[in-house]
Amino acid sequence: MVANKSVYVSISGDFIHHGIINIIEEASKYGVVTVGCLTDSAITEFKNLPILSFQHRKKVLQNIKGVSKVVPQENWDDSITIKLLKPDFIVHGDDWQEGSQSRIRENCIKVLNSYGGKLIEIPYTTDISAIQLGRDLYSNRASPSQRQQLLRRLINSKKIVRIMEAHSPISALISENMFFEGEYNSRRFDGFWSSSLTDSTEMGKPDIEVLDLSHRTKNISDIFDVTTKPLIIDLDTGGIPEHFVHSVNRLDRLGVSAVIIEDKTGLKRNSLFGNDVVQTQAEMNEFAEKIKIGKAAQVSKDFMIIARIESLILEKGMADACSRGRAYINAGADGIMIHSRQKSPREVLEFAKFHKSKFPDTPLFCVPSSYNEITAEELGSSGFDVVIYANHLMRASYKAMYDTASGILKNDRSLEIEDKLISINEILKLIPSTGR
Ligand code: SPV
Ligand code: MG
Repeated sequence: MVANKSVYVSISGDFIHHGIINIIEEASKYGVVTVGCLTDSAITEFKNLPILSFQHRKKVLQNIKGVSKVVPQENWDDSITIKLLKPDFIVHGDDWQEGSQSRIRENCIKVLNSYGGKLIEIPYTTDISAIQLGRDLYSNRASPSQRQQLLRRLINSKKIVRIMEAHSPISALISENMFFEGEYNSRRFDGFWSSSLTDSTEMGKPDIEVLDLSHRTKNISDIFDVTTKPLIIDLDTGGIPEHFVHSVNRLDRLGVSAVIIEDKTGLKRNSLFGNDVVQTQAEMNEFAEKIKIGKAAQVSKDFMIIARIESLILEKGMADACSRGRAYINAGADGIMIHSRQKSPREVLEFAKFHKSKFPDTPLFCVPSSYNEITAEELGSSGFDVVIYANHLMRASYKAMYDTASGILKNDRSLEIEDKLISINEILKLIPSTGR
């Protein structure tokens, strides 16, 4: 080891395998090794949340032979930390020469060149796959308590958490695996929304709290059978407080991460009707009391009860929405969802500004079904923590099924619509079988 030279190695540290030990061994030949341990938010810029918390990963890394110091690496792009630390060397596996990581490699080389640092690349260890290890470990996340905790961790580590509606296991599987990789970042859905509208529509029923909790939880349990991401349930008004207590208990035990209840009373109608139909907002203190009773009933510490404010939907004004937000938070709500059916996000952005100035630590949720021009990223920059795409997969599948059924009748055969369908070959292989 060269005592007066510094070496930097960036590691997430979720799985320590011999490939990582090889890198550290190699790095220590060049000088004193500092490991940059990627924080949860750095990792989620590009990948799923790690299994272990930052503190646990840091502790493991600190105890590896050859590691002198561990510092947090706050960004996925190593070059930002390198610019600050200016190590004599950085050591990295050569697997970043191609693909999306090559841009980060170029950034690092630029920074190293600016002060005379050097990049050492060592051959990637091929007989271990961190990705496969990750998949195996990820399947363990499907246990109720592990899955449940993920939502809070995601909110704490991501600028915006993206939640997609799932009305069936297959619709959930699409979002479980969907991934977009851009030049500078990547995106994925972080969890699921069990929507009262799409669960009811799936059953050919109106969205008026007509499905019972057994039906809703059976659907969620089927979704949980084949996925690992956290789920938020839309529980309409939550029912009377005495019933809500039992619902909280049941959902909490199932491993649901959060329940959202809306401050309406009487016959619940879908919010997107607004005042086009008769809808009654609950009395503020009564609804706050329901939240309080629900919070007292939960067993796990991670379960969240989110209060949904309908003042803007029912045209009761911003002041009413803001005072309800305060009352519900004081009653113990773990987060606030503000709903709107305007084409413009103006009113929800105004609410977000107020909310974040008064309650910066209480997560804020939104459902941009009507104000659909604003991006999740922009909502995140405006104070929202969670964005819910509340009905999109149901709307997509209904249209596709409708067009297919009418196309077959029109042409009296399926030839004409075949190119709009997944092929027989693909559907046979879509769900791999572990049997013979
Ligand atoms: C749902 O998805 O059922 C919701 C959101 O409650 S909304 O339909 O916009 O009211
Ligand atoms: Mg609903």
